[in-house]
Amino acid sequence: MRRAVCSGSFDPVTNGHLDIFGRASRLFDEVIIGVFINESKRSLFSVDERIELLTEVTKGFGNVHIHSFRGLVVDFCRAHDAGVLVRGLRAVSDFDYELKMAQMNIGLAEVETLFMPTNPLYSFVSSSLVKEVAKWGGDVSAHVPDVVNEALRRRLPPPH
Ligand code: COD
Repeated sequence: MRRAVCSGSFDPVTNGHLDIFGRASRLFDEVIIGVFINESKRSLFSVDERIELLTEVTKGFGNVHIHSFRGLVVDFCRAHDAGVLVRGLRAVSDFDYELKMAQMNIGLAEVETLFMPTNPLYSFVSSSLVKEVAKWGGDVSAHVPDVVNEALRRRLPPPH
């Protein structure tokens, strides 16, 4: 079985992430989404909330499963018997860091990294930008699934 991992913070999941999941789910028999638990970083949504949103937006794919993880992403890949890590690339600035991570990961555990270029529609979309815009009452409905837009509105009511 060809199994791949898509790892990230997904705080929250955006249409850019979703596009990568959909494309990966057509290339692999099974895709495991790994939600990284980073205790040193304050997140807007808890890990459970992020998993709930991810579950809702990926339910149509059929071969996508979601788990959280601590520690190294290569250990998460090994634990799920996945030899490929899929990473989305938005710009050259992403590539700089991603290349180093991919080279480290192949040395650590022979996990291959597959870089997937972003759909140009989403090349400027990131979870942090979406949160920043939503915090000030801006409309992010074109950049996130509806269920995420609603969750953002509840968590970040528009400023008065
Ligand atoms: N279009 C396409 N792809 C996108 C878009 C978009 N608009 N936005 C994000 N992506 C891609 C990212 O490039 C990434 O591939 C993935 O979606 C997840 O993105 P984020 O922003 O949610 O998460 P990241 O990239 O901040 O998460 C990084 C991890 C925490 C997963 C990473 O640091 C990790 O795996 N850490 C575990 C510890 C570890 O193993 N460290 C050593 C690595 S050598």
